[in-house]
Amino acid sequence: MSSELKDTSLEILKMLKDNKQKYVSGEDLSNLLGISRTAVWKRIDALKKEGFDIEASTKLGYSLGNKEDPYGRLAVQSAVKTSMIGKNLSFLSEIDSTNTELKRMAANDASEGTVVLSEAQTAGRGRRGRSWMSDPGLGIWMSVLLRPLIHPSQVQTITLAASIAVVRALEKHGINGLGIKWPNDILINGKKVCGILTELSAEADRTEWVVLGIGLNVNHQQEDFPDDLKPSATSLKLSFGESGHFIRSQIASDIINELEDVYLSFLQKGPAWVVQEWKKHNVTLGKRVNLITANETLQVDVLDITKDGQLIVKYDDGTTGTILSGEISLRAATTE
Ligand code: BTX
Repeated sequence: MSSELKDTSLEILKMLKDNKQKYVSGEDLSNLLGISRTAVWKRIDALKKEGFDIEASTKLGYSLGNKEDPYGRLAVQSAVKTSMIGKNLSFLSEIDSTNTELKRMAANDASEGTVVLSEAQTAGRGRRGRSWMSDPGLGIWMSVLLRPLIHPSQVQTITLAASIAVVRALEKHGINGLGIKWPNDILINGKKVCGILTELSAEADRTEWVVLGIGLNVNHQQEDFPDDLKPSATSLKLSFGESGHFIRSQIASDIINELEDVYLSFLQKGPAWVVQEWKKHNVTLGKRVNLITANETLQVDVLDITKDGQLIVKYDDGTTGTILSGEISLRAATTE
């Protein structure tokens, strides 16, 4: 499919989604898109072949049915309602890592808001060289490129912002028991359902780009996790029970929509606002946790978080300190 054909198809899908349960006439679509009615029909035919549930009536026109959209670029992008994030969106069937791919694109001047999604990652990455399990059919593996005019020390706040966006999107889908473990693990009843990996390129006082990688477990059953992850990992489906049915394209587009909202609020209102929102969902503050540094593991009390997203902790000798993301690993007793 050419990109021209694809973008016209996107406009058609958006129109059909905006008029759910109704018919949109071929004539209206042809006028709106500036293409012939035969061209409209050809696009519709291609969409049906891709798996979209479109009913065609010679008298009434076209209508989108209730069958689940096939997970892919058009399904996600047609439900994105943003002005920037996701306007440019690539959907791949397989890639080493969507973060790695988007970093390559960022180096080639990809625009702010570019999103890369993949059905599977062969080398999905976590923090500090850890790997992220990203099998096909099971989750949302997504990266978002941002180019904020901020000091590199503020980038951690963007990670917090991303976790707020994911929590907001999941709440919309009826998920309960959500919590954010500092800095960026999203838990359901204490088990990890989502991880966020933030990577950046910066000069001393200027951020060039930030790539936000979001990995969300959606359809996993218990047997889909390797034994070492079974005690600590969960998915939306597992946490919701048998009746849970989650449409990845809808969740991905909701995350994108919420992310733009939270990101623009951060740029407008500043980091203090993000921290205030983050605190509403956190499961770390006020807890006694194990703090794992390169040399030792200590028990500390978590007091608060700074506006740059650093954790303020109290050591057993009564002194306090701030913990930077990236320097330490934090294990709350409830999770790992
Ligand atoms: P993290 O370092 O906090 O978590 C990695 C650890 O989490 C692993 O060592 C393992 O114990 C556990 N783990 C691995 N896979 C899963 C999983 N699917 N569910 C639950 N636990 C798991 C978290 O790093 C950041 C992960 C970001 C993933 C996204 S996906 C899109 C983007 N591309 C990419 O390569 N990474 C990001």
